[in-house]
Amino acid sequence: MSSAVVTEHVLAELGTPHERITLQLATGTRTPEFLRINPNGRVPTIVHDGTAVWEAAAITLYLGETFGVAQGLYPPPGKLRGEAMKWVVWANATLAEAAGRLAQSLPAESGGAEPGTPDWVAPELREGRSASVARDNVLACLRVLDAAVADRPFLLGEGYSLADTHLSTYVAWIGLMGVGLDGLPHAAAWHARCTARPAIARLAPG
Ligand SMILES: N[C@@H](CCC(=O)N[C@@H](CS)C(=O)NCC(=O)O)C(=O)O
Repeated sequence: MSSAVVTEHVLAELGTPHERITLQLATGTRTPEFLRINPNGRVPTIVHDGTAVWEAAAITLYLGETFGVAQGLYPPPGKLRGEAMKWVVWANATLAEAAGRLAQSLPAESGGAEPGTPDWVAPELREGRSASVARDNVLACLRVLDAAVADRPFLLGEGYSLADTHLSTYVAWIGLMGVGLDGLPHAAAWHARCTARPAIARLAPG
């Protein structure tokens, strides 16, 4: 589970043909070849027609505009487009920001880092108040989500969109860190609808 899964899910929904290159975190992301494409040394990164796009939110917005509108998976410019952008950017700038702080407070075996990779945060920085603040911040976000889908099956209304794909992938990651959707029935039902999508269910481990 890395941020690249978000893009993997978006591409699965779109069915857009692509070549998928898997990198080992912390080594494959540091090669000169990769750093030329993404100087941040991070995944996800896509290259489309010679142009590199990095940042998971930017990639979802780009793929949505480029391939999603024709398929009804991303709104054309207008108000619904604004709503889609709101949720995608919020997923990264607000929810994943808090979830990242939570991840830094957890040891690797609790979802704080990829299994098998070294812990990326010194033990003395883990736990303590920062963990509980991060957890509270994540829960506040999940309550926002719960309210948003209380009267609609998907974020933008009746129709599923790539905003749902994007956000639900982060919610799944947060679940792996032990912050689930208990007591948030609307968000839980929404998440179940998102993960039941055939393109996403096919990618589920096991
Ligand atoms: N804000 C970036 C974060 C990307 C990111 O942190 N990716 C991590 C994996 S989850 C990474 O590539 N780490 C590479 C490394 O640490 O070597 C995004 O949303 O795309």
